[in-house]
Amino acid sequence: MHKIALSLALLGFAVSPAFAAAPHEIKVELAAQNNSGETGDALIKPLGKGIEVIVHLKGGPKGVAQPAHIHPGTCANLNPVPKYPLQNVVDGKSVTKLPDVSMDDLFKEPMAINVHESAQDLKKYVACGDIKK
Ligand SMILES: [Cu+2]
Repeated sequence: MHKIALSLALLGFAVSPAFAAAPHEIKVELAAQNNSGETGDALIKPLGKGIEVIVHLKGGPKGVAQPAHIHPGTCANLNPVPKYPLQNVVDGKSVTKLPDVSMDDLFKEPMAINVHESAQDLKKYVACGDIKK
């Protein structure tokens, strides 16, 4: 019993520094907007070429495609014209690879990830998070 616990502890110590050394992924907390009750986060990971954005949202409608984008600006003052489109969030999940976008591109100006109610009701924002290093 003790041996197993000790081995796991050692493994944990051995693995953590390797993750820390890799080009670091960032997590963007997504807060609800307009009383949507939808909250979650977006994980932005560097790939060999480009980045991957994985959005998880809770509290959304079942089976409804909710458009999502990276916009210039902040959630408090968002430019309504998207910079990078993401895959629609469906049943709380969206995964997008952006091969032509680097992590550095995301920090050239303030940017935020937002999610919209639906294709029919794009003007209603349901969740948003500022991208921070
Ligand atoms: Cu948008």
